[in-house]
Amino acid sequence: MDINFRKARFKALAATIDQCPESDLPEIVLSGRSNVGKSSLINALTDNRKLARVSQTPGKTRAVVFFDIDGKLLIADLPGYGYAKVSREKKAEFSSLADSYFTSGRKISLVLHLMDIRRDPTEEDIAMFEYMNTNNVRYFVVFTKCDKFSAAGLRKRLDEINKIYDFEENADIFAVSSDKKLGITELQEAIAKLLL
Ligand SMILES: Nc1nc2c(ncn2[C@@H]2O[C@H](COP(=O)(O)OP(=O)(O)O)[C@@H](O)[C@H]2O)c(=O)[nH]1
Ligand SMILES: [Mg+2]
Repeated sequence: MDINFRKARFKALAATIDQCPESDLPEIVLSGRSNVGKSSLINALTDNRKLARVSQTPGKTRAVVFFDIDGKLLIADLPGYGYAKVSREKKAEFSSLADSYFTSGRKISLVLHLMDIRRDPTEEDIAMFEYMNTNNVRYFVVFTKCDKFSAAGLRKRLDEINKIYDFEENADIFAVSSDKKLGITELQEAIAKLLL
């Protein structure tokens, strides 16, 4: 499918599952801890610095935010998890929204699960992989903030990651930098190919 990622617009903000827009379009979901770079990735994919709000304060997003891409797909930006600075109650509220999103019966074409390339996986990351593997959810693993490494450092870290995660041989793994626009075209192409 030819997708013009630049033709992107804000579609809806849903604080509860009932507020999520009805749509027949394929839906791509961004998941990952707060501050991992979800909003920045949306901006990089759409080449629009202002589309998704980039936050310096983890845990601020309390809603699922939907973007329409070229009238051909929806991107859902889930509330992240792992917020150091919010209350236990807020944490529960955010994660139950994310949970109910996955169990609501929405047709999810693809999850982009983001992890900071410098960090090791959290319990939530592992739980998310288990969930997706068990429920046959199609996902791409996206390592963010790759600009934090030199080219040699990045290769070394990717080798380490292969040992830590024990990914399937055919796993879809991407290393990106939204800041430096590294790996973004590859990710766009893989998304378009999947939705063909
Ligand atoms: N160096 C670097 N910083 C990034 C990158 N992507 C996001 N960030 C920074 O990480 C922080 C969190 O980004 P944001 O997109 O708001 O994360 P979100 O909470 O997952 O939506 C911000 O300070 C961003 O500027 C990247 O590719 N490289
Ligand atoms: Mg965000």
